[in-house]
Amino acid sequence: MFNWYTWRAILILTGCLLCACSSNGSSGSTPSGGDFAVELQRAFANLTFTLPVAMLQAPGDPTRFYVVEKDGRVRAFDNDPAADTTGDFFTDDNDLVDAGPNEAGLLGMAFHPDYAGNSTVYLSYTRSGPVSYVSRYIVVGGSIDSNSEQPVIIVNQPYGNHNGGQIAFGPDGYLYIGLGDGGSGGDPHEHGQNTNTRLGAMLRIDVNNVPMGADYGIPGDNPFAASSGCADAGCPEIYAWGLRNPWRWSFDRVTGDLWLGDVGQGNWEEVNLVRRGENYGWRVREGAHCHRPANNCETAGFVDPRAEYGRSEGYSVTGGYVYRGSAIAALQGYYLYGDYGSGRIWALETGADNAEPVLLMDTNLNIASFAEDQVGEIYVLDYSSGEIHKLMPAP
Ligand SMILES: [Ca+2]
Repeated sequence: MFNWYTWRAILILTGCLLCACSSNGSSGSTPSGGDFAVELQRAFANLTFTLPVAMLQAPGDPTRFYVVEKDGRVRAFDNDPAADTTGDFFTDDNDLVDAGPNEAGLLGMAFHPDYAGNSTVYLSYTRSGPVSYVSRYIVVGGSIDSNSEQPVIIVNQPYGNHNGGQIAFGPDGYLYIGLGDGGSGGDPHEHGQNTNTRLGAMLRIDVNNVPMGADYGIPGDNPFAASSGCADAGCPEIYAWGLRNPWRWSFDRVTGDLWLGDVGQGNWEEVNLVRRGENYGWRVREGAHCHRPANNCETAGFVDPRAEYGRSEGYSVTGGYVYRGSAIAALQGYYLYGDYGSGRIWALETGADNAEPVLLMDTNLNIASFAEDQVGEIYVLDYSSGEIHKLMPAP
């Protein structure tokens, strides 16, 4: 989310959305017909959150949910439709999180795969500067101990926007970190195509096998694993590059594929299937089109998106999940994603190379993020109202 052009529109849209939701109390979604009879229903109707940007469950524990709030908090609550209280799983009591005016703040969280054994959690946030931090914390007595913070990776941001910010462990056990191009507009420093910077890239690091004196290990098959550092033959942390602002992305729990929404500049929002060592084109390409130069740009070596859409359909893509739940059989294996601005939600068949996205519904939500529970059902986080909605079969 958070296109460079977005914020002018948000100032206008947010007020209207809040009015609409408070006046009728409905889920604010429009059921859609077609091949996929689905709708959004308000979930955890007694709970609202402040600028929610992520929701997840701890490995092996279906009894709780955790919602990341951009201002620097994580709220925990019972997986009970009637839940009416939240606890502070993390509170920004050390004031390190700089939520800033727009795209800064607490942006992501990941439980260590062995969380049950090591009580370890990772947070992704920005400090003033801005500077992107991914830090390791220990959970004590049911909440994250701020004093246990151990910075793992620190990346300076030249501008306040395009911080990426999501982190997640892949099926390979490595920690993936999505970083935007550094911000401003049009990638003025060409970070997307520069593999000597960690900006504009998906990073992958090993937090379990850490060499002496290092903060993390480098997976042996990272594209620049043999490089001695970013200034050498490329940043050893890079897994894939050519990304503008990989705000939200996820792993297909069946295939392990990494599906990602890359927020566009002025024209095209894209969905990418991200693979190791591949270049997704920014800023030479925006979607499957030339960006710089605007015509006759280089095309060799760039991987085009699996789906894209233009400004008539939205302006800031929010990547979701490949549906692997059981409630909506027809959606099995489809990648769900949406647009922060237009509220539309699409489904893309992942088993076919040239599948056309299907418009599932057109909502009035500001879709900051999707979430997936332990049984594969899908939730939508509305940034403006702070409400959580669940994707359900239409009656
Ligand atoms: Ca691209």
